[in-house]
Amino acid sequence: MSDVIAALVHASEKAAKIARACRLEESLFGLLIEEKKEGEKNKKFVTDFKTLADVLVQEVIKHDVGKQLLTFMALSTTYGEKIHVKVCETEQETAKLLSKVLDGNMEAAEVLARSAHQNIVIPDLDTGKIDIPQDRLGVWVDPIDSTFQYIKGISDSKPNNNIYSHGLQCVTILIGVYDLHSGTPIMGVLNQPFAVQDPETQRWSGQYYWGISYGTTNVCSLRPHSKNRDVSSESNSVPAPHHLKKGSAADLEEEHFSAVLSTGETVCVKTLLKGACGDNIHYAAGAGYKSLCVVLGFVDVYVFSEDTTFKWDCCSPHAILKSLGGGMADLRECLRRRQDGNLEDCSELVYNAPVQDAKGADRWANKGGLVAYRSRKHLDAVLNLLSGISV
Ligand code: 2IP
Ligand code: CA
Ligand code: CA
Repeated sequence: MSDVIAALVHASEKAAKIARACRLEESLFGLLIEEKKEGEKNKKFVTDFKTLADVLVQEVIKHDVGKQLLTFMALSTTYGEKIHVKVCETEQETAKLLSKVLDGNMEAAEVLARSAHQNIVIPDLDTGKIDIPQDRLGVWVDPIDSTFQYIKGISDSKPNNNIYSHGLQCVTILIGVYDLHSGTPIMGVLNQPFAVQDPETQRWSGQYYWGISYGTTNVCSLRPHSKNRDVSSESNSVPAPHHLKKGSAADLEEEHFSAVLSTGETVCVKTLLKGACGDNIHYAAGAGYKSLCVVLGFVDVYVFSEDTTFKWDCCSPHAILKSLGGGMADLRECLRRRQDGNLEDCSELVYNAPVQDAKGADRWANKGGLVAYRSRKHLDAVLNLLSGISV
């Protein structure tokens, strides 16, 4: 499986380059924004955009990963007729095609085509031998999560306890692989294309994280448990991945917990969590970024009680969290089970079942909300706290 995860990391790195290239040039960026079709609109934002960058990144991932793993490509979104973008056999052909979308702007088209065809060298991930039948695998991709922050492009936001509430740091590229039969997440790559900005050149560099959780094998690019630490030494070219046995996550002896929430969270949930976490409550943009804050141990949980996250937002971080001994639970389903007296079983998000009677993107919404966690103890603390909310 090391070739599969390597292909995913490679694709995410290329995608990150494209995302950075598109942002670099303001005039080019203006050209790249197109408004979403009515049916695809994320309920939360009146003006939600899809960008050419979004489409191109998705096409690059499809092209590159599909080459190796043709059997399991099943992408999250299908884009409308408005934008015809495809990665062709040669850079020249791709540039020609892109220039049509870019109103004949050949210079911009060439820059983008170059990033789409660039070969990137990634270090050996050393995952060890894991046999996963490839015909069981499905993929969820969010080519750019936190589109709103990507378009706004704020570069000078300051972190609070390592967490950026807004800004380009909240943009992520999410590639998750799941078991088509059981719906459980198996591997994830989470790329943060705008992680660090060089104060002199103003150029951004990114970071990526990955994890595999299959059967009793858990391996990831991060250490199992740590809090509020400097992550720069743990991403990208990590010296050696950490292999975990299932259920071996350290048991934290903590009564209090910290949480990251969406600004769009309900007043009721915000108030309850504020009561429990006090100052250890944070707000941040991006479902992928908030999950990353849990992955990195900046907070213990990410709680969201609404239904505006989707399978492509969660599959990748869920796989990484699982490889660290945590997970992503369906909040409402867990609360329902508790109300029925079942305190043991928690219901994890699954990725193969659409929401009954829903249409368009809403078919793949996480209807019951979610709790992303690294330790079961923290999930239980959240469920106890929210046990009174209506489900
Ligand atoms: C969005 C994006 C938003 C998030 C929303 C996602 O994805 O991550 O930031 O809302 O749930 O669906 P919030 O920031 O309030 O958590 P996209 O940018 O891909 O539409
Ligand atoms: Ca998203
Ligand atoms: Ca997106």
